[in-house]
Amino acid sequence: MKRALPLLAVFLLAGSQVVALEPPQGEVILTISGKLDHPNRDGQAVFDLAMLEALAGRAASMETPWTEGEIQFSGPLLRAVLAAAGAHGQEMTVKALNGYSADVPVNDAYGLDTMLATRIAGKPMSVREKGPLMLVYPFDQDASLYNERYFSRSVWQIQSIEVAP
Ligand SMILES: Nc1nc2c(c(=O)[nH]1)N[C@H]1C(S)=C(S)[C@@H](COP(=O)(O)O)O[C@H]1N2
Ligand SMILES: [Mo]
Repeated sequence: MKRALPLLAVFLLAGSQVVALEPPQGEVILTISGKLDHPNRDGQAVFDLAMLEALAGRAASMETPWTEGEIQFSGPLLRAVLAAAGAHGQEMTVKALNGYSADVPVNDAYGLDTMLATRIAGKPMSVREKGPLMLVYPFDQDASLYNERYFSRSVWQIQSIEVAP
């Protein structure tokens, strides 16, 4: 028990280092709203490409219904983005530039290696190529995800994410 206190202090200190989310230097491509511990602009968390790509991420090659053959997607894990914003909640509304939106359980971020892809085949995605951000499920890890339930949550041209309790 004597060791518990210093250890706790170390965890608290480590936690406090991610409290502040730096302001973006480049063009804002993602806005997160909801109950946030780390807002960086007007109560919301805004990110540029460099901020997103600095977070813990993954790169994986897979087939999707929207692409030809196997192609590599890369970008931050959705849970890393939510953690950077300090977002709390159970449900997300993921909104696209074209007005499409999907309700996505927050558990899809924590229970799966879902990524907010910033790149396809190593290149940033233009809006024409379904960019700047696309929610990519780990179809490479779990073939049972390859169905309409997850396709409909695979929002492309993502602009914002609202996190609701
Ligand atoms: N931005 C955006 N993302 C989207 C959609 C959309 O219309 N706009 N449609 C969703 C749905 S309902 C499905 S099933 C898949 C596949 O859409 P598609 O069949 O039009 O390719 O993309 C999802 N992501
Ligand atoms: Mo769909």
